[in-house]
Amino acid sequence: MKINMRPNILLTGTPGVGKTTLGKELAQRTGLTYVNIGDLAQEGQLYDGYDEEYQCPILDEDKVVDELEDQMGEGGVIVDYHGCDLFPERWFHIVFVLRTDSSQLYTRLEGRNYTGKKLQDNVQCEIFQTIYEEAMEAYKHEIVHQLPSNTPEDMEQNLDQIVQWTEQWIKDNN
Ligand code: DAT
Repeated sequence: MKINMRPNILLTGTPGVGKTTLGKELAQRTGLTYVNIGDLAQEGQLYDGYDEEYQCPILDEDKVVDELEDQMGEGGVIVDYHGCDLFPERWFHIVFVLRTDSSQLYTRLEGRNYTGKKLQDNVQCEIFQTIYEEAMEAYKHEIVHQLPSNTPEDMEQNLDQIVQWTEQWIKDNN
């Protein structure tokens, strides 16, 4: 039996923009596998030291890439991470950068108990479109797409668009 080729999708953007919510729902609708890099690193202890300023472990990027290499080669993976230049460019068929208005993001991150410098730095990261620029440097421009993620309606529209894109990709590549 021949198994259909399926695309790998990167969901990226500042913490709080909605990657996890979108990614899990997308996995349900498409049958693709959702992978949260933060969770993967925690489960496998894929760390290299501790960041005292942000009070969090530092990701061991090489270990993360090694851990995922085989699965990415098979295809059909949705990757969720607030960074994008640590992954090999060849992994992804499309990259979505979720974007949220700063006031909205501030409220969401406060709700997640972010305070002080961590809260400010993350909101600034969104204002300066840091992750979008990182994505534009790391991937071909034509596969990088920004998606507004302010309201539940945005979320629905994004889901519909990505589901459609995925179905079309599978048709075109099999
Ligand atoms: P991320 O994985 O990017 O850190 P999340 O999926 O955990 O973000 O979402 C953070 C919070 O924002 C969560 O309470 C759900 C909410 N949220 C996400 N996307 C949204 C949207 N488009 N409209 C309204 N709320 C949203």
